[in-house]
Amino acid sequence: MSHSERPEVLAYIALGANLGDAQASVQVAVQRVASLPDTRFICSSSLYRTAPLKATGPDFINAVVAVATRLSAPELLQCLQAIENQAGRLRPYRNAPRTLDLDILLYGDARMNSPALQLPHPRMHERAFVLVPLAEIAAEKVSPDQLSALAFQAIERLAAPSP
Ligand code: A4P
Ligand code: MG
Repeated sequence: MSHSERPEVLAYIALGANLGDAQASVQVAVQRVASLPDTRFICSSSLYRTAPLKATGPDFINAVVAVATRLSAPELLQCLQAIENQAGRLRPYRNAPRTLDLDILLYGDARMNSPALQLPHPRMHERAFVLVPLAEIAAEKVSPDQLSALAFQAIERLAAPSP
C-alpha cells in the first residue's frame, strides 16, 4: 500500500534534551518532527524544565508533540532516530546525558512489545516530564490521579508552544 492510501494515525512524541543548548535542540526538533514526510503537525506542548529522573547531568528540557502521520510506527521511529543522530546524539550508556531523545509515546491505539518498539511507551506513566506536557495537549490521555501520583517530580513550565 502506498503511503498516500494509508489512513492517518495520531501519534504523540516525547522530546527531551539535557546537553548543550537543550532548549534550542528541542525547538529545532519540534520543527523537524513537524516536517517529516507523510506527516501533519497537530500541536506542541509548552517547553518544560525538569529535574533528571534516573539520569545524570543538568536539568532536561522536555516537550510533547502531536502529529497525524501516514508513516508506520517503525518508519516513524526510524525518522525520529535520524533526527536524534542529526542532533549529534551519542549513546555511551543507557540514560546517559543526551543532546536529544525522541520517544514515541502513543501511536493511535497500537500495542507493540518488541525490544525495538514498545507501544504505548512502557515508562510514560512514571514520568511527570511526559505526562504533564501530554496532559497540556491531550487532557483525555492522562487522568488527574496519574498526574497527582507524580506531583513530587520537579517540573517547571517555561514557554508557550512555538508556532
Ligand atoms: N524503543 C522501544 N520502544 C520505543 C518507543 N516507544 N519510542 C527502543 C522510542 N524508542 C523505543 O532508546 C533505546 C531503544 O528503545 C531504541 O533503540 C528504540 O528502538 P534510546 O533512545 O537509544 O536509549 P535511551 O534514551 O537510553 O533509552 P530510553 O528508553 O529512550 O530512555 P528513557 O527511558 O526514555 O529515559 N529525566 C528527565 N527529567 N527528562 C528526560 O527526558 N529521559 C530519560 C531517558 C531519563 N531521565 C529523564 C529523561
Ligand atoms: Mg529514546
